[in-house]
Parts: sequence; C-alpha cells; structure tokens
Amino acid sequence: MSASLATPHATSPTPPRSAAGAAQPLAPPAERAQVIAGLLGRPASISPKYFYDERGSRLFEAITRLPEYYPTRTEQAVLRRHAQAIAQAVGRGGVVIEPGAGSCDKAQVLCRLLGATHFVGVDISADYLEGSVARLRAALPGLDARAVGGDITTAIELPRDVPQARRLVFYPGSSIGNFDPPAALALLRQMHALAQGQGGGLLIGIDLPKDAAVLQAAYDDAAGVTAQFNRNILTHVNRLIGSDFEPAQWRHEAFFNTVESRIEMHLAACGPQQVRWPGGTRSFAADERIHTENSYKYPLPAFVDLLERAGFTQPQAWTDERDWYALVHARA
Ligand code: AVI
Repeated sequence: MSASLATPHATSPTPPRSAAGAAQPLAPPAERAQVIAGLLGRPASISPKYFYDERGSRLFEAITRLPEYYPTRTEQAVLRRHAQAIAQAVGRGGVVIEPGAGSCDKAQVLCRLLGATHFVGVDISADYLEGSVARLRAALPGLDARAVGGDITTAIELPRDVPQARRLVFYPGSSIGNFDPPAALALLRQMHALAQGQGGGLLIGIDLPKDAAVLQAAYDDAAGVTAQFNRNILTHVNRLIGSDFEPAQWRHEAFFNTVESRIEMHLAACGPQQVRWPGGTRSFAADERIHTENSYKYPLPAFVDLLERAGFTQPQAWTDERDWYALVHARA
C-alpha cells in the first residue's frame, strides 16, 4: 500500500539533519499530529499506510513470494483459471483504471487479456508510477497508458481525454480488506463515481475467510519477513515524527479475530518502554500493544452487500478451487 493504503510504493527520502545532527521530523505538522494522536491513543495505533516506505515496500514484495502468503498467487491463479469468463463479463477493449497501480504488473496481464485501449494508473507515488507505466507501454505498444498522481481515498480527476465510456476500475490484491467496513464502503463509492458512464464497472480482489491456522501462518511466516515488515513501521515513524522507537524491542503479533473476521497485526512491547519525540512522550508497559493493521476477510455475500450499498449491480464472482480468494466483477 504509501499515503494511500492501496499503494505500497511511496518512497521515503533521507530526512534532513539539524545542526545538532539529530534527524528532523519529515512529516508536515498536520500529519505529524495525526501520527502522534495515534501513539497517544489507548490502545495506541499506527496507520498501516506507514508500512510502505522504501524498505517496507520491498518487504511487502518479499511477503507476496512467501510460501505461507497465499493471496497473491491465488489471485493470479483465479485470473488464469477464469480468464475467458472474466473477459466476457467485463467486455473486450475499454479503459482500465487501477488505483494504487504501483508496478502495473497485474494491469499488464489484465490489459492484455481484455485488449484494453486505455490504461490509467493512479498512485500517490507518481514518480514510481511513471516508470511502471513506461514499462507497460513498452510491453503493450497499442495501449494508451497514463500515470496519474493521486490518492483514491479522495476524489481524483482523470485526464479529460480519457474516454468516459467502458471504464473498468481494477482493484486487485485484496487491499480493500485493509480498510474498516465504513471506509471500504466510502472507497467503493469513490470507485463507483470513477466508473460512471456507459458500460463501466469494477473488478476487485477479495480474500475470503478460511481456516484460522492458514490465515495465522500467512501473517506470521516462519522466516519472519512479516515480523520485519511490521517492525519497520516504527523506523518509518521515527523519521516522520523524530521519535526514538527501538524496533528490536517490539514483538510482532498477528491473530485472526473471528468476531470481526479480520487478521489483526500488533507490535507488543518486549519490556517497559518510554518513547520520546520532540514535544512529547508515551510510556508503554511490558506487553502493551500498538495496533498496526487489520486485514478483513469478507464472506462473499457480505462483500456483495457492500458493493450494492456502494451502487454497484450484477455482481459476479470467480474463485480458486479451495474458495480462498475471489475476483468479483460488478457494474457501476
Ligand atoms: C496490502 N494488503 C492487502 C496486505 C494484506 O494481506 O492485508 C498487507 C499485509 N500485511 C501483512 N502481510 C501483508
């Protein structure tokens, strides 16, 4: 996911140094205040968007290749398995719009499958996206491919010459699960607005509920990559607000909350900690947690309900043979 959950690609420049040699906080005052408010909360929390500094984005890429982390490869399998049915439901040609497009790897597969005429990648990190879109153009020379900097959680404006008809919003990766249901609904409404026009729709990846042990392993892998990813958020926060978290003093915890149908990730203090930042401090008792992420696993009917509340119609879903993951298409 960057400043938008959907875009794990924001880079984080080296923080400037003060005369005394201490790192200056990088975040603008309003953002800094928000991060601090989260740290002072009871329980403390850090938004998962802060996972994705440069190192966090690389760690996330590594997570997608882990044997335990099934979503990425299962989504690819669903797309391969149902390619023709998906192409038929969506219709060939048209405009593919991908919020949080990042590397555009998935877009390339879909644009090729659909014979899309246009592609618009939207990402908070426009520089990173420009490079990805250039590679996409080279791979699919007939495709009119554009990069637009922006955050899908707020309204975005597409270039005026992007056709209004046949717009397909493509939101793979089950990133919708990182928003709590009201925020997910608001985001789906934004996507619905983006897909307005004749023949518009949405193709979205959803991680379905499954055996808790499978989920647990996917978010607490044996090699400890997810633990590094989780702890890295503290290093990023240190740069953003000038705090002095010691990541090694925090334990990665992940578990499935069956009531909320979500994986929760937390960092638990290995012992009593006092964290300081310019103008403030927070004490943590041993084992006290910072909540860093939720990853909702929607039963298909619950997700269809959300889609319909956002204004989408005629939902159609395709899954893998274990029913672990779904790609869902709906009309705007
Ligand atoms: C980006 N997002 C869909 C991932 C997920 O599965 O919720 C983020 C992640 N967190 C831990 N592992 C992967």
